[in-house]
Amino acid sequence: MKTHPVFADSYEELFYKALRIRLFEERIIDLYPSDKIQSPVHLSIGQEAVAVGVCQALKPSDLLFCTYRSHAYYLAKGGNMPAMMAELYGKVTGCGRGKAGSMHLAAPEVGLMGCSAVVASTIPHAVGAALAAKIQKQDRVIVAVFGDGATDEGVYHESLNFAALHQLPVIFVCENNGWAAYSKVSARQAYSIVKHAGVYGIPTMHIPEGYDFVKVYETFADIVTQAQRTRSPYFVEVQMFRYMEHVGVGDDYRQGIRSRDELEAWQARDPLMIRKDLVAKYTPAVQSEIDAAVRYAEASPWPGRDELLKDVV
Ligand SMILES: Cc1ncc(C[n+]2csc(CCOP(=O)(O)OP(=O)(O)O)c2C)c(N)n1
Repeated sequence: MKTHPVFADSYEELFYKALRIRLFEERIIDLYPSDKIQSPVHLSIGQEAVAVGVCQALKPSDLLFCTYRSHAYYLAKGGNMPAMMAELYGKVTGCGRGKAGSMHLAAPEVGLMGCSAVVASTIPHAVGAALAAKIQKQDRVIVAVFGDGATDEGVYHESLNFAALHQLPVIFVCENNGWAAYSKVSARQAYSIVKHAGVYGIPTMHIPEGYDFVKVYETFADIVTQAQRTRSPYFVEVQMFRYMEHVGVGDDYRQGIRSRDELEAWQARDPLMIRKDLVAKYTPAVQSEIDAAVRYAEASPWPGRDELLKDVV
């Protein structure tokens, strides 16, 4: 990995990118009681390392399809921060002109093709893009990101089968945080996600250390190289932990849904919690970038009536 000149080394570059996402989402938490953010929010605090590691291994021309929990991917893939904040405010300068909200972010100029509130619905879009890449002989790879809950859906299985059958250059990334809303993996699934994906003849990888952006980046960079060479699918399952509640800016520990012990065990390994020296070093620059994004969102106009049917087909 070539280190950006403003960072001491590649570790600090990845750390900065993860910190930028965490502080952005913590700002959402601060702003939320004001009702200025009009959209429901699914925060990825605790899961940033996976988005950072995956996106670091991709080029802008590689395409990404994600879920409603994708603030981290939008920022890690290079999406414009003020346009994202304006989108959360519902303003016309937002990346979806105020119509998309937090759950439907897109930044096609940097390869983030779309996110959706409908679980598993962007997986076939990624497979379709991979089919187009194959037919048009493009050298890009396509990445589909989804949660463990998406593997409960029929379209997930149809997508894996189609990608394997037609040997398409798509990398499936399953973010396994152990929960689909308030339902545990162990209460829903009789299968191991990664072993089951292998049944389609797709090579698989399991990464238990979803808190470790270096491990995710290095592993994923090898997978991208392999997918580019073979022009065939690959499947990665990453173990991770969502710190906040499923949707909203609170947590779900008091309700007894998840245990604080589990949270604390992940936090004890989380570089953003441990490396207080680097947090102190990079926080001022990140906070001023976020301040500017908030000012932009607040100063931006609302969409007019003329926007209602624009871009709607
Ligand atoms: C097709 C469909 N079924 C059900 C829902 C309701 N729903 C919203 S989020 C969610 C949980 C999905 O969990 P997972 O895919 O593991 O992602 P995570 O929220 O953990 O990131 C469900 C079932 C939905 N949005 N779409």
